[in-house]
Amino acid sequence: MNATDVDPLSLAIAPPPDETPAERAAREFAEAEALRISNEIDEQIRKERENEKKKKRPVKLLLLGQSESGKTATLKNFQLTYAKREWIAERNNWRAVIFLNLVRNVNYILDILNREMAAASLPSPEYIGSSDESSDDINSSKPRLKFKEKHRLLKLRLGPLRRIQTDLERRFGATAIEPQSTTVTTAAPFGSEGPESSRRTLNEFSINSRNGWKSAFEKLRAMRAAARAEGNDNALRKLQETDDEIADVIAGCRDDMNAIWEDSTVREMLSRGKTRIEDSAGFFLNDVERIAVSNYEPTDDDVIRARLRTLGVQEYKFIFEHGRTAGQEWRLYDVGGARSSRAAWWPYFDDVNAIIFLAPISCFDEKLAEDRRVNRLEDSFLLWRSVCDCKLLSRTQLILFLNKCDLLQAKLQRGVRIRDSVPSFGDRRNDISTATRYFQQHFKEILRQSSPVQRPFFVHLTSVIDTRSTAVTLGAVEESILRDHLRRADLM
Ligand SMILES: Nc1nc2c(ncn2[C@@H]2O[C@H](COP(=O)(O)OP(=O)(O)OP(=O)(O)O)[C@@H](O)[C@H]2O)c(=O)[nH]1
Ligand SMILES: [Mg+2]
Repeated sequence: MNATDVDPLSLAIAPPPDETPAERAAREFAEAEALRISNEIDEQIRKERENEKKKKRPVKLLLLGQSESGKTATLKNFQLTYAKREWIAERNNWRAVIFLNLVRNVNYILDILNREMAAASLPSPEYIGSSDESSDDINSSKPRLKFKEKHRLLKLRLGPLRRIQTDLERRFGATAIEPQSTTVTTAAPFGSEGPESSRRTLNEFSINSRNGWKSAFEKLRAMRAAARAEGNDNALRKLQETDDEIADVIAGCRDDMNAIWEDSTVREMLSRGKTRIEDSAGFFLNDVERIAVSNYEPTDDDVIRARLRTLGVQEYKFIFEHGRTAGQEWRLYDVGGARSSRAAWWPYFDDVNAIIFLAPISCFDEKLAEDRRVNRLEDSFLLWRSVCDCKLLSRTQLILFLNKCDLLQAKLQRGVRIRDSVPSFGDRRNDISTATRYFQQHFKEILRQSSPVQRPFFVHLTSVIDTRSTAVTLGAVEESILRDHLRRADLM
C-alpha cells in the first residue's frame, strides 16, 4: 500500500495491533452500546421534532347545526374573544347587514299591514282576516282591527325602505335570501350513505367559498381599493355615496320606524300572527333610535345579532392572540345549515379535531324555513344522530351547544307548553331546568347509541348572543380541544 492510500481517520480509530480477543470483545461491546445510545437519542429528537410539528398543526374545528342554529354567531364570538384586532377591523363592515336586517323588519310589518288594510277595507261580512298558512294568520275571531289615516301615511313614508332592501340584497347576493323550499327530504344527505349521496345532492348546491359575509366584505373592500388605486375618485365617491345615501334614507325614516313599531294597532295585528318578529333572526326594531342615524357604528352586540346566512362552507383562519393556545393557528369551518346545504359538509369531516354542534332548543314548536312540514327540534335530533353515526367522525371530539336558552326561557315564561309540540315531554314541569335536562338527556342517549368507541364529549347550555357568558364557554372549549390535540400529537 502506498502512503497516499492510508486514510488518517481509519488509522486513528483502528483497533490497536496487539489487541487480545477479550479486549476486542469488550471494545466491540462498548462500540455497539455507544451506537445504540446514539440511535436512541436521534430517534428521540426526531420524535420530539415531529410532535412539535403536530402540535403546531392548525386546530381544525367544524361548526355544525341546522340553519339559524347560531353557528356564525359562535364563529363571531371566537373572533371577538381570540382575534380582537381582526374583529375591530371588520366591525364596521357589518353596518350594511344590520341596516338590511332592520329594513327587512319594517318591510315585513308593512307587508302584513298592506294585506290587512286591504282586507279591512272590504265590506264587513267579507272581512274574515287573512288566513294565509305560509305567513301570519290573523285570527278572524278577534275584533276587527281599526286602521286609520296615520297607518296609510306610515306606509307611504316608509316606502323608500323597499328600494333600500333591494339595493342591499343585491350587494350581498344569495347569502341575503333565506331559502323557502328545498328538494332535499332528509336531515342529513351524507352520513351512512357516504360521499356518493353527497355528490348526488351537490348539484342542488355547489360549494362556493366566495359566497359568505367575508367574501361580500372583501368584494366591497376590493372595489374601494381598485377605485383608490386607479385614482378613480368618481367611483370611490359613488361607493361612499351609496353607503351614505342608505344611512341617510334610514335615518330619515327613524321616527316613522319607531312609530310603526310602537303603534298599538300594529302590535295587536302582529300578535294575532304566528311569528313573533321580536324573536326572529336579525331583529333590530328596539334599537332604531341608536341605529337609524347617519353616523351609526355597530357595537359588538349588534354584530353578533346581525343575520346573514352562510352559503357553502366558509373557512376562517385565526392565529389566536389570547388564551392557552396563543400563537396557535385555528381553522374554523362555518357551514350553511339549510337542508340543501348539508351535502357540502362531508368533505370537511376528514381530519377535523372537534365539532361544535349547535341545537337551538327554543325551537321545539317551530318549523324549518326550508320545509314547513319539519319540526326544528326533530330536525336537530335527526341531524345529531347522523353526525354521531358517521364513521369518519367516530373519534372526533363532539361539543354540543344547546343554544338559544334565552329564547327558550322567554317562551316558557310566556306560557308556551312543550308537551303541545313534544308529546313525550308529558307532565314534566314546564320550566327551563326541566326542559334543558330533558332535551340534553335525549341528545346524550343518541350519542350513546351511536358510539361503539367512547369519545370525548361535552355539552354546554348557551345563548351565544351573550358575548360574556359565551367567552367563558369558549374558554372551556379551547381547553378541551387543546388537551385532545396534544394527546393525539403525543400518541401518533
Ligand atoms: N336570542 C338569541 N339569538 C341567537 C342565539 N344564537 C344565535 N342567535 C341569532 O340567530 C340568528 C341566526 O344565527 P346564525 O349564527 O346566523 O345561524 P347559522 O347557524 O349560522 O345559520 P345558517 O348560516 O343559515 O346555517 C342570528 O341573528 C343570531 O344573532 C341565541 O342563543 N339567542
Ligand atoms: Mg351561518
